[in-house]
Order: sequence, then structure tokens, then C-alpha cells
Amino acid sequence: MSTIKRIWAREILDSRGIPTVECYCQLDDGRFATASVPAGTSMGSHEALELRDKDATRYHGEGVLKAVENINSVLGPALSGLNPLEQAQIDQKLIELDGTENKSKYGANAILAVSIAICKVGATSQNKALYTWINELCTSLGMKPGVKLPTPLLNMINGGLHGAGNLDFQEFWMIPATNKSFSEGLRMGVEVYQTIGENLARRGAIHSVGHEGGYAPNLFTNADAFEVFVESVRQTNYSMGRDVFLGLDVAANSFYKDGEYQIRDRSSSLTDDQLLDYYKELVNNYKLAILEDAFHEDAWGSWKKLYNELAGTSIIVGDDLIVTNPKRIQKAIDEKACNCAVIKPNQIGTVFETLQVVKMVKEAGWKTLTSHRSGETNDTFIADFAVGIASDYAKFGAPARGERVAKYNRLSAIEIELSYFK
Ligand code: 2PG
Ligand code: MG
Repeated sequence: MSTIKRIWAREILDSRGIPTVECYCQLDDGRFATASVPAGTSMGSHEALELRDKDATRYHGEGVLKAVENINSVLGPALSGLNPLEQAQIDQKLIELDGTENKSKYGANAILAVSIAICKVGATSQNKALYTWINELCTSLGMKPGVKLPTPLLNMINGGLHGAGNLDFQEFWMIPATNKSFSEGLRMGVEVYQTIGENLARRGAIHSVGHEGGYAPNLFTNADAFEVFVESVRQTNYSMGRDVFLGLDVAANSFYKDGEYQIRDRSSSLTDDQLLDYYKELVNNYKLAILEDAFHEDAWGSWKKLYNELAGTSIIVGDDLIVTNPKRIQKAIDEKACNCAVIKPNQIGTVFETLQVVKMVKEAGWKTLTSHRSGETNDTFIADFAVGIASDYAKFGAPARGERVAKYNRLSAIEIELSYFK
């Protein structure tokens, strides 16, 4: 049995040029793995704590040297000599060492970097694919998910806190029909993405791309973005509602102010009920298939109404509402607030806790949407994770920009690998 010899960390940059943590784990047999953690821009206020130095003389206070030091001097040494295959026990030890509810002592960014590095080196030490090892960890929890490629939610247009343009909604996705293979769906996404780019350029509307690689245009309304989307799908000869669907992460926290929602499509602010009516129009007009974070993260009553009215036609996804946190997810299950969970390991802070959350939502009959963050590195752990838990959906951004396509390309490598075993 190999044991952990050394764990150390350093500060690296994410795709936004903001520091993040990279962790290195070496076993006594010489094998090693590295892991780096992503970070959000539109974060839910109930997420585990991301430790930042707040030293204004470096990276505008965004440095992560304290988190790095926490790994080098506390978390790493505490795990020395342990068996890397004992993910549950190791993650439990990390939780106990930190001892706080939201991992604020050592930082969820430090703790998760270690937890993922252990998971990766565990797979390596058994000569197993990472997704296979993650799948076996699911089995150890009593799940029997099999392994499967998720349906990708491909980010075409970025707004809100992610876009440099003027749209309010954060992510407009092209969703390939579930009967398409992963590689077909990805190709369709690229074709629609490039066509959208041409159409926006013709309108003089492209400003740049947003954090996740989707175009970040200036348009009159959010509805104009749907029109460009539909026009582009038509031009690529795919059929809306048959080959291709529309999905949205509106990230409502970001346009919520003083109890109301402000969007460019309406001259005055909307109440929760008026916003719900607007969503119903989108479902009718654009066959909106998946809707994430439709309301503010603590507007439980509005989430319940949304569920009652739209869960029959669209998938209602919670992200900032439930933040991969078992307590908030239990409340959402009890109150029937949504039927799909965004799964983001860094919202909770360890691999094993994330798997426990996956188990919980699957047992509730919900769908799972495994997600990257807007600040990413080239680490592709999340792609293996999506396959290992048999996630229904995965969103890794646009089918463009290095840190986004790294994950999609990893999924396509797994698709080829799995086809050998058919
Ligand atoms: C989201 C995510 C990822 P961020 O809201 O779902 O797309 O954004 O990482 O900025 O929280
Ligand atoms: Mg979201």
C-alpha cells in the first residue's frame, strides 16, 4: 500500500488573472498528482469560505498565500503517512482540522485543493481512470450510478457579472437533445456558437467574450439575445425544440435590488410574481428547457411558486439557493423548491461531502448539473467527476477558450475510452 509522503501548494492564476491554489501530492512510491481549484464571480452568500489574503499590496487583496501556507504547514503535514485511498477519512480529517461550519479557518480553497489532489493520486496509484475511481467512491456510499457522459450546457452568450456587455442574464446555453452523443452535441454547440458570433458582429453588437467564453454583447434587451440565438439555430439547420433547446442561468441575485428585479426588458422593476410571468413567456416563446437561479437565493416562497407552475415543463435548477450544501438542499427537497442541483465541489469544500450531496439529490429524484466556476484553471477534474457520478448535465462554459475546452476535450477523450468497453 502506498502512503502520502508530501503535500505542498503554491499560488497560481485562474482564467481571470486572479490567484488561486494549486496543490501537489506525492506518494512514497514516487507517484504524484496536482490539483487546482476554481473560483466564482457570482457567488452565493451561503458558500463555504474562499480564503483571500486581503493584503491590498498584492493582487488587489485577492492573493491566496495564507491558504497556500495553511496547506504547507498544517493540512499537508497532518495527512503524511495516510493511505490516499481513504478519501472519506481524509476529508473527514480535513473537516475536523478546520473545525468551522464554512471552512473559514483554513479556507475551502485550501481544503478542496488537498481533497482533489488526494482523489487524483488515489486513482493514479491504482492505475485507474479518475472517473472510474470517483464512480467507485459513489459505490462505497451505496450509490450505483454507472458511468455516463453528461449532456453539455454550452454557454453561447454571457451577461450579468460575467459579461462586459449590457445583458442582465448571466448565461444563455445551447442544449443539444439528449438523444445526441456527447461529440455530436459539442459539434452542434460549436456551429451555433460561431454562427451567433457572426450574427452579433453583423449587428455591431459584440463587445467581447465574458468570463466563460460566451459572447458578451450590447443589445437592447435580454429577449434580443434569444432572438439572435433562435436565428442562429435556424441558420445552422437545427430545429429548436427537437435538436436544440435553450437554457438559462439568470443568476437572479445579480439583478435583485431592494426586493425587486431590474432587467432591461421592462421599464420598471419587477416583483417576484411579475418575473415569474416573464419566465412563463420564455417557456412558451423559446421552449426554455432549463432555468437556473430564477430568483434571489433566499426567496424560498417564489422558488416554490416557480416549481409549482413550471416544474412540469422545465427543469428548475438551484445554485446560489442551495450551494451544494446538505442543509440547504434538504430544505429545498422538503419545500419542493427545485428539481435539479448544481454540483460545485468548491461551494462545500471536499470531494467526499460533494459525493454525499450527489447521493442526497439523486435519492430525492432530482437531476444533477455538474459545474465549473467562472474563474477556472486547466484542471479537468470536474469533467471526470461529472462522468464518475453519472451527472445528467455538465456546464463548463463556451466551446471556446482554453480553460473551458480543456474540460470538454477531456469529456470527449472519456467518450472514446468508454466506447472501447462497449
Ligand atoms: C454559476 C457559476 C458558473 P460563478 O453561477 O453557475 O457558471 O458562476 O462561478 O461566477 O459563480
Ligand atoms: Mg449559477
